[in-house]
Amino acid sequence: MIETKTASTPSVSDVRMGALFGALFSLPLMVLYFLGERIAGLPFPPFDIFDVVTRLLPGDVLTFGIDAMVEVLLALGWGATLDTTAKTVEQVMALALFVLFGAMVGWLIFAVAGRGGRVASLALGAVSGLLAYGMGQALGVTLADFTGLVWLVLLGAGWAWALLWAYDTLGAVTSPDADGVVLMNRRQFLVRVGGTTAFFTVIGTGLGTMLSPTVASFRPREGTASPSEPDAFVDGSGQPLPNWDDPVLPAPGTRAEYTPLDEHYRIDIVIGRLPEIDEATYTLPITGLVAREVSWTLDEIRAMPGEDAFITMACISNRIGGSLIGTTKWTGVPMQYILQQIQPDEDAVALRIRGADGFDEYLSLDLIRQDARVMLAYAFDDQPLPVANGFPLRVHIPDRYGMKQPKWITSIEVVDELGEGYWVRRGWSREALVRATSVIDTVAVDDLITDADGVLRVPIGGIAWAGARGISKVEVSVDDGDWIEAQLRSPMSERTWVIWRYDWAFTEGQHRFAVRCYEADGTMQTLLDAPVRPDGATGIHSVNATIRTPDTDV
Ligand SMILES: Nc1nc2c(c(=O)[nH]1)N[C@H]1C(S)=C(S)[C@@H](COP(=O)(O)O)O[C@H]1N2
Ligand SMILES: [Mo]
Repeated sequence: MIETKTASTPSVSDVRMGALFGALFSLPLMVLYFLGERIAGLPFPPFDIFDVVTRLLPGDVLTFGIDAMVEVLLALGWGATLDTTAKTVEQVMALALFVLFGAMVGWLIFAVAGRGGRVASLALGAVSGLLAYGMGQALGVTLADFTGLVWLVLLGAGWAWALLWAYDTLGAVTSPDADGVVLMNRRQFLVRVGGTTAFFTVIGTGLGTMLSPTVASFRPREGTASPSEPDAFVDGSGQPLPNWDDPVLPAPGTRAEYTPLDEHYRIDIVIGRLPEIDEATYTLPITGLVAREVSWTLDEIRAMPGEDAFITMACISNRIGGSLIGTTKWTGVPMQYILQQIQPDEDAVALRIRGADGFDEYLSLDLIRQDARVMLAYAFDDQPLPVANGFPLRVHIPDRYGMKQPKWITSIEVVDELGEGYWVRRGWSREALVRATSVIDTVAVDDLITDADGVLRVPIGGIAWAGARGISKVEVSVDDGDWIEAQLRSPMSERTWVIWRYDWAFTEGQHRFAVRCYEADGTMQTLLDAPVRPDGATGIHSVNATIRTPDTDV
């Protein structure tokens, strides 16, 4: 007997197939998005959707997830490139979430198709595209235009069409024909379609990757800043650093004292494309409780009295000894000057600063009035801010972690309360004051030196930093022995890290080296271990090193 499928009763397993095909077909869909992004700068919804979902979640869920992820990465030994690796994992999570949504919509489409709703199915696909567009738009992260909208809606409808095809074909091939022959079972069909889909996904991804611009790497340079290197004590344009003639030289293997611009760490909530702001049309509106609202162009801001400062900045989620810290020369306009121009009202309390990626933070007017160094910055290393680091404008506040200092500033509003910014709302520190920290970068076991008395020594070195509070002393302890004072290089400014060095009298074997520092006022760094969340990590950095007698005379 020949059974004909009735259009009105989709079985549970049909609908389940819808979820499978929905997930499967979301892969080539993402590839098409990807190609569109690469070729024509069209939106890439998976990252936007992930953005929206994580923002809708209570803050703790997000930070908990990120914390957990970072733990896993550290356990896997990816600590050195934590910022880039964390971003990659976030991206993978975003793609996985998109596949999950694909499964959900696929499930719906099969259910609707089973009830004969062919047009409704196509409409579902189109509406999904519209939603994806809307999410990006709502965040202001996807700066998509009408073309972007059409692209997403068309792809959504096309995707639904492919699902309808799968639904029909599945019905046809798995039902016996007039001679009672069944072409394939569901699994065979799924495997065949899956194979084809995988093939195109791989080819498309390869193509898209070939079209990708080379991604800058933020890997810290290893073993640089050795004093023998000609570029050891200059900035990016070859100008000598303020402390170039300091006689205390970094131990070989110490990180570069001045972070090369392309190696400055990067941390932000952007998952996909960076906000690209067009200088030609950009203006900075400052509105709200002011006598004079303004909307300055970048050229107008650059023409204001500016200042340079060598600045170390770190992320509050930098672990002890982590790589989310960097030093460069910042240029900008003192915020005090900006206040003079706009003249805040009596009841004005804070600036609410917004970034193009949806990030926001508050900056108290009192803080600006107390500290002339608070800066609206437009340059790093004598060049316009790199896109990754906040072009065209960002804020610097001495002594605070990066989370208080927005990049890609699109607007400033003068308001009557000091509200909570993006990360504060998610449970991180309100003040985000930098905690004093010291790090061992190198135990230069291959660069032993002989001192004036003929004693063989191992150069040990690294950095110490306490925001803008200065470092007065660094001490090293070997194998839990006494704390011995290290030599300090003068810092580039009171806001940068200090390079320290200690030449330890050589003894063979495995040793443990630990470091601690004191702030300028004599306060010792916190020795107790604290995690990065919520106030920034504290604790002692230590490393183990095995030291052998060199083969040849040193
Ligand atoms: N617009 C915007 N600004 C931002 C962020 C962000 O996500 N968006 N992240 C902040 C954080 S947490 C840090 S640590 C610094 C990092 O600056 P960098 O990427 O230039 O190193 O930017 C801050 N400013
Ligand atoms: Mo950060």
